[in-house]
Amino acid sequence: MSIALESDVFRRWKNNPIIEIQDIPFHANSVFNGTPVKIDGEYLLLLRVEGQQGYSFFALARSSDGYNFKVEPEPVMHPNRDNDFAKYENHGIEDPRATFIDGAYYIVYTAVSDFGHRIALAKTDDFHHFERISLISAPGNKDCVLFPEKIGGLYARLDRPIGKGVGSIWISYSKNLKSWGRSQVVISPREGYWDSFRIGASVPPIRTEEGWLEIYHGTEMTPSGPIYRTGTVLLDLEDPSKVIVRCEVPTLSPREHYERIGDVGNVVFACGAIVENDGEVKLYYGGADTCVCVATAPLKDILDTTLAGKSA
Ligand code: BMA
Repeated sequence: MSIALESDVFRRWKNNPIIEIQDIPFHANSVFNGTPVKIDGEYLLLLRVEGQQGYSFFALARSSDGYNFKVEPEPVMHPNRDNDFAKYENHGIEDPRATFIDGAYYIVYTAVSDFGHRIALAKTDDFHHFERISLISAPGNKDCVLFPEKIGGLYARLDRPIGKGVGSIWISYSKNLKSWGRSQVVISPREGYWDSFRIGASVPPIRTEEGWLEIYHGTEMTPSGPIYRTGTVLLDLEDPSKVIVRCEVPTLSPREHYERIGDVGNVVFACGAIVENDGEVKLYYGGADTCVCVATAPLKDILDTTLAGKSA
């Protein structure tokens, strides 16, 4: 039975989930949190797969329509075991986010180790060979997204370092994608709201006429644990440390059983979106850390919902 879904701007695809554990052609515990790209009309989804050992790695799924995906027979990226990255990935690699910059795809992901979470950067042309470029944060930081173009001559990123127990979204800049600085806080959790407990960047920023659209995730803590939803914020095109307006209400909330029940219940968690030529946004997200889903919304509706929020 379907429940009332009209409260969210994003509409789920009728055949969600699009990828589940039985679609993975090798042994695994779960699949979730994929990042999409569209190359020559073909959709690729770089997926987080959690192995039965308990750590995560990446697999690739392909589709001609953005809805019906087939997962390739072998994983495409494993935690590093033999160079400088190895000791920072010994508990896995998680939550990839792809951005096309200057003719190549850059993947930022979470490197998990005995020391905690760090952000790592890799580059790929074909989503089969990944050149690790650098670890780009100290521990205690994740949820990184790269802007798709330089701003004021510098690469830019959003991320989520934890300070004083609070995770805010920050912006930093770089000349070479390896060394980052000029860090400033952009938005923080909001007391009394659906994003009062924790927030983090989710989708690489999308350039719109209204500003940079960031689709982020926010959580509210409840007696039975956090609820993960997605929301939006518009940032100034020339100076994205400046917030133009932040949504009042989430754009997608867990409602369906595949978002409510799973390894971690009450989670919708996006790692990327495709903006089609007609303005439709396809948001790819993990449901309950147990499956991969897609939901769509016209970009205009997402912007209208965001602009109805409070201006900074
Ligand atoms: C976040 C990340 C995501 C995960 C989410 C819900 O902190 O670890 O990979 O989907 O929690 O468990």
